[in-house]
Parts: sequence; structure tokens; C-alpha cells
Amino acid sequence: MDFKNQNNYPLIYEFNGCQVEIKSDLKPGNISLNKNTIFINTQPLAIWQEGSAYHSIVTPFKTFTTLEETANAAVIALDGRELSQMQEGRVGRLPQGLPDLNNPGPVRIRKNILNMSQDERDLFIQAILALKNNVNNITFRSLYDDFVKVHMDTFTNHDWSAHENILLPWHRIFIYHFESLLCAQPEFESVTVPYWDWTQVAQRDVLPFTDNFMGTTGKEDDDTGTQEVLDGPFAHTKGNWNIVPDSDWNPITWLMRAKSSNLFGQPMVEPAILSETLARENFAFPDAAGEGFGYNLNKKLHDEVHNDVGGAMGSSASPNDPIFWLHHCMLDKIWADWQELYPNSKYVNEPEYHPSFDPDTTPIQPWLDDINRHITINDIFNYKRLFIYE
Ligand SMILES: [Cu+2]
Repeated sequence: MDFKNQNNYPLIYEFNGCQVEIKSDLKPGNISLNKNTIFINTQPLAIWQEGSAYHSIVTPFKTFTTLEETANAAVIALDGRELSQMQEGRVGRLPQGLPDLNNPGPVRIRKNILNMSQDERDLFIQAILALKNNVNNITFRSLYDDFVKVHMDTFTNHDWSAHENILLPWHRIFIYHFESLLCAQPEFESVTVPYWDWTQVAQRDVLPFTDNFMGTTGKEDDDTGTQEVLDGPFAHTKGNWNIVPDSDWNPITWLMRAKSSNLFGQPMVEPAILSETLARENFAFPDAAGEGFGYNLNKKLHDEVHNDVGGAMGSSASPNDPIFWLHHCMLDKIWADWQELYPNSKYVNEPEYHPSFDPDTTPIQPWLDDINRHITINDIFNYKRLFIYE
């Protein structure tokens, strides 16, 4: 172990017009987020160690061997911007690239993962990895990670109602926006987000839990609770899937899922629960059958699959697990099926949730803020001009 710097701390110096202060050395291998060691212009820089390498929240994909290198790289990357804005601000700004919904282009066809060819599934994976590698030089996050951050922001912006009153409309536009970026990439024009029917029994080596699609479960004999997914394209060990810690999120950089005993051997949602949900004609409760379709779907189907897959999927940063898109696409398909079953159906506010939404006028956030696009529930209620389910 190299303790040669130990006597140099605390250390204060000027670098590129910034004052850098390094208060003390860090104990090697400390995986938790540290905001007490490096300060840039007196603001704490969130850093962590993985093995003997240092990372900082400003340059999460880079590794450094000393605290000075870590601090200096952050100063260069900030390029005059304030650290507090980078770390705590709206770094999850939505990327551009959502089509004008009045002029959306060709209708996209979304498929069941079981009905895709292996080439189509490979292309979907490659398109995701390409977004993950497309690092935005404003946010220092990849375009993929911008979507993760926006999803995290829904839990601190309750007026967006993304997991309450407008779970389905919010995620419909969220998936559509993500899909728009996937297929805007030149080699991936044919890519759409597919759906995973989780009323089928989940099994190892059965889609989506295969080594060439989503990978399988978290590490089995795991006393340390790392829950690390070790196979598939999103295994951290393959080098393509580094999860970006957030300054308020545990700095786990690998994809986590539950163990196989939680995942496999039964359907995540019993088919009977899906049919009971589709039998609810009213969107909101209460109706004659009790709770309405929207509430049932949110509390039973939606939550159940997030919790069963576990790990990243059980957190506010659930899009860190790409299975998120397959799950939410399935929920959206169920909503589409319900719309077919009850053609006169409308979106109705759930009485227990606030704020309430006027489907014609209330803008869905954060699209209005971020890309100055006024999108209402009714803009996406008629989904067939945007996409259909095959
Ligand atoms: Cu969500």
C-alpha cells in the first residue's frame, strides 16, 4: 500500500482558476460516497473508491489513482461551471429528440420479446449500449443516464405525479421519448421498445433472462449482498454497463437484481390478476368492482414486478436496469388493451391522489420545463398514431 501522500494532507492549491482543497487521505476500498475529502471552491466533490481507483460524480466513467488527479479532472470537466449545480442541480435534464407529437413520423411497431428474431433483440441491446456510450458534454452523463436521472427526479417532484395519478400517461411519454432516441441513431432506425409478458413463468435461460438478452439474476451465494448481475450484456464485468451513482444514491456501479429464488419458478404476476385488472371498466376507483383499472395496475402489476426483480429495479433509479423498459412497455400495452376493450374510456383522476390533472390542459412534467413542449394526457391517449402493439 502506498502511503506516500499521507503527510501531504490537508492540501490547498490553485488549479485552472479554482481553489482545490484535499482534507485528508481516504482509507482504501471505501465504496460509500464521500463528500468530506475534496472541496472545489469550498464546495464538496462527491467521490468514491472502487478497489484502489477513485471516481468523482463529475466524471463518473473515469478512474484515477490519486485524489489530486480526481480533483483536477473534475475542475477541467466543470470548465467554469459551479460544482453545486452539477451535483445537485437538474442534471437529469431530458435530452432533445422527442418528435413533435402533431407530426410524429412513422407509426412504430412494438413486439413481444418472444416474437422478435435474435437479430432484432441484438439490435435493441446494441442501441441501448450506444445511448449509454453517448456522453452528453453538458451533463457529463450519457443520454441513457439522463433518463435514469429524470426518473429519479420524479420522486422529489411529487407534483409531476409520475408514480401516482398519471403513472400510465407519464411512463407512456417517457418510453416514447426514450424509444425516439434509440431509433434516431443511424444504425438503429428499426428499433422499438419491446414488451415482456411477465404472466409467463420466469426461468433462467428463458427470455428475457438469457445471457444474450437481459442476463439473469443477482449473484447467488452472496454474503456481502452485492446482488451483482454477472452475465448478459449489462454485467459490469463485461465493461459496457457502469451505473452512475448519484450524489444522493449509494455508489453501486454494477447492475443489481434479486437472487434466482426470488425471480424464478413462478410468474411475477399471476395471469388471473391481469384478467381481474382488465375487467375493471372504470379507470379510477371506486366503481362497482372496487378499485379501478389504473389503481390496480399501479399497485399490483407495476409494483410487483419492480419489487420481484429487485436491486436497481426496486429503487428510484430503476431504469438503470434495462429490463425497466420491457416492464413498462408491458404495462403500457395492458393500458392499450384496456383502451381497446372500453373504447369510450377516458383518463380519470384517482380521487386519493393530488394534484389532479385536466387531461386536456395540464402539462405533463418535466417535458414543459425541459424541452418547452406542452404535452397533455389527451395528446398521448390516442397512441395509435405514435405506435401500435403487435
Ligand atoms: Cu417509474
